[in-house]
Amino acid sequence: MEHKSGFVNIIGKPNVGKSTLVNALIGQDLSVVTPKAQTTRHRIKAILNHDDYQIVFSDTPGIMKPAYKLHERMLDAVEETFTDADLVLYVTELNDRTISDELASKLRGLNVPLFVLINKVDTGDQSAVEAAVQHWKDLLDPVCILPLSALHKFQLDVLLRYILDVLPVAPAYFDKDDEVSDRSVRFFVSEIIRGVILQQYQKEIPYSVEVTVEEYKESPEIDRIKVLIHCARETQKAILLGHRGSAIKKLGTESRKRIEAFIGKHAYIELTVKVADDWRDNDRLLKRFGYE
Ligand SMILES: Nc1nc2c(ncn2[C@@H]2O[C@H](COP(=O)(O)OP(=O)(O)OP(=O)(O)O)[C@@H](O)[C@H]2O)c(=O)[nH]1
Ligand SMILES: [Mg+2]
Repeated sequence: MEHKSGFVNIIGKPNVGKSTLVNALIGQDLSVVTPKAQTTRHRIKAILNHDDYQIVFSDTPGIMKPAYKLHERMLDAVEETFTDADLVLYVTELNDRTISDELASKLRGLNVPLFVLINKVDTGDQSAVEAAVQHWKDLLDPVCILPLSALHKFQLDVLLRYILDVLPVAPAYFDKDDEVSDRSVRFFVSEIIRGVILQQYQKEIPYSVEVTVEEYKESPEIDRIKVLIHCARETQKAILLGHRGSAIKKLGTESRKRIEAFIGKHAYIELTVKVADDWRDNDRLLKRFGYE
């Protein structure tokens, strides 16, 4: 068999299960998944290696109406993925049939193949699935429509086969031995902490917070990591810390557990909360936080 390689870019609205799908396909929890919308903020490449192929998946932020400059940067990251793909996977969820005219016409106008994936089929019955398939077929006319469940790993083997059918014959783009992502350990550490924040705090807090790793000292036994948690206002800092620091302590404990599982050794994590006034609309800070 000839070797196939290519870039498969995954787009869709917030919360439809894009990151769940990427993680399930590569068999590793790289991308943060939570029940809250707008979990993913950056484009993340996740690489699936096999003797006969290499697929470079890109997980992306959900497409929504921007309320802050932060969202505009997130959408820029989605925009890139329309143009540098060999294949685009548009992910929807079974019970949502809405799409903006602008996005629909962009998807119809792609010059690479488009698959529409109807995720979360476990949430409805056969007739709902059939109706959704017909709807997306009429609207977007993709080369393939596949109902599946990322959470229950249902139909993912079929998806993989269809992807390989359309990928070009090409050598691997990334070293197969040691690369599963284009992102650094530091990036994943900050994402893991943001994931715990999304779970542990309510309302606007997770959306007002950015996490940066300021120092990462590796040693064979233990990694020592200094982390800044940036929030948009003074009142949020108090909530992040909690009564006598109880909330931040809980955040630290849970983050450490997950980071240790990720790096495969002990970790010492120092969390500091800092107010970065309205960082979501501050070009300089957005740049520092990696939104180019
Ligand atoms: N019932 C069901 N839930 C699912 C399925 N796939 C994902 N989910 C859930 O949907 C929620 C959102 O999943 P994510 O993978 O974070 O969604 P996303 O599209 O990456 O979201 P953003 O990063 O915010 O754009 C989580 O609670 C998942 O567990 C599925 O097949 N069935
Ligand atoms: Mg996501």
